[in-house]
Order: sequence, then C-alpha cells, then structure tokens
Amino acid sequence: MISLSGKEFLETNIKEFIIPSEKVAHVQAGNSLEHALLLLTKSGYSAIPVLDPKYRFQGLISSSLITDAVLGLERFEFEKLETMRVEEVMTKDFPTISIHADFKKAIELLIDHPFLCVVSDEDYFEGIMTRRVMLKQLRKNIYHS
Ligand code: 4BW
Ligand code: 4BW
Repeated sequence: MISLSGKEFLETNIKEFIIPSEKVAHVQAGNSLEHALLLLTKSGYSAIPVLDPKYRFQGLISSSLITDAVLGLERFEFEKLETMRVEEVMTKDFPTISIHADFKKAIELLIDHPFLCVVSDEDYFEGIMTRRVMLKQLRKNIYHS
C-alpha cells in the first residue's frame, strides 16, 4: 500500500471523493415545505441542498428550519406546510467549495459543516463532500503511513 505524506494528502483533489449530484437528495427553491419535509423524512437526512431548475446551488433546508417556520404561538401550524415555499425558509448561510479544491480546504470547512456543496467553475452543483468520506480517507492515510 502506498501511503501519502501529510502534505500530499492535504493537496489531494476532492473531485474523486464527492457523492455525485444524481445520488444527492435535494429540493427546488419553489417546492412546498410539505414536499421538502417528506423528502427529509423519507431520506433520513437532517439537511439537504436546495437547487434551482438549472442545478445551481441556492441554499440548505433542514427539518428543524421547517418545524421552526410553522411553529405558531401555541401549536405547530401544519397547514402552512402546503402554502409556504422552501425559498422562504432555507438558509443561504452555507459555504460552497470548488470542484478543484483540495482536502486542506475541505477539512477546514467540514469542521463547521457536516457536508459541503461542491460547484463547478460555472457554479453548477456537482455533488457533496461529506464528513464521513473525509474521515474515512483520513483514517486510511493514518493507518497506512
Ligand atoms: O442514509 C444514510 N446512509 C448512510 N450510509 N449513512 C447515513 C444515512 N443517513 C445518515 N447517515 C449517517 C452518515 O454518517 O449520519 C450522518 C449524519 O447525517 P445527516 O447529515 O445529519 O443527515 C451521516 O454523515 P455524512 O455521511 O458525513 O453526511 C453528512 C451530511 O451530509 C448528512 C446530510 O445532511 C448530508 N448528506 C449525506 N449524504 C447525502 C446528504 N444529503 C443528501 N443526499 C445524500 N445522499
Ligand atoms: O448550534 C450549532 N452551532 C454550531 N457551531 N454548529 C452546529 C450547530 N448546530 C448544528 N451544527 C452543525 C455542527 O457541525 O451541524 C452538525 C450536525 O448537527 P446535528 O447533530 O444534526 O444536530 C454539527 O456537527 P457536530 O458538531 O459534529 O455534532 C454532531 C451531532 O452531535 C449533532 C447533535 O446530534 C450532537 N450534538 C453536538 N453538539 C451538541 C449535540 N447535541 C446536543 N447538544 C450539543 N451541544
């Protein structure tokens, strides 16, 4: 087994390690909150990317953002799930990372975020880089060096 030095490891390109867009659960900004909550519940993920029809990254939606949005003074106003749109509730405070970025950049961002949305030069969504994948690569590198 060939092991990489720390420097080489940190300079590894993330491209080959991302979960490609077709395998990533996502919603569109114009979808209803009901649709998003269904997808989040069925997929089991706590947060998923929001894309526009051209597959450009718009933001992030999570179960907790949705339940918070429909929380009234005394009860959850679940009827709002049908009328409210994802774009009203999603957070845009989430970093993207270039497909050309290296592990060093990804590790820094993955400290604060469970996954990163990876974008092309033209800003199209290419997939996600997750903490799980990064930790597995780190483990492989530590044990074989
Ligand atoms: O369905 C799952 N399959 C597997 N193999 N692991 C899962 C699954 N759901 C959750 N997990 C595990 C992973 O280790 O729980 C961690 C936290 O899940 P999360 O955040 O809170 O839903 C998972 O860690 P991870 O693989 O490093 O993924 C980090 C985050 O990336 C997930 C979720 O928000 C997002 N994510 C991962 N794969 C995704 C996805 N979002 C949409 N589509 C995907 N395919
Ligand atoms: O309030 C937050 N502040 C910060 N800085 N990051 C947050 C916050 N809320 C969520 N995050 C981020 C963290 O990167 O989202 C990740 C997933 O959160 P989670 O799972 O789905 O609520 C956070 O990743 P983490 O810090 O590695 O934490 C992983 C999981 O451990 C969390 C939650 O289930 C649990 N956890 C962490 N800190 C906790 C906690 N549970 C209760 N109290 C805490 N202080």
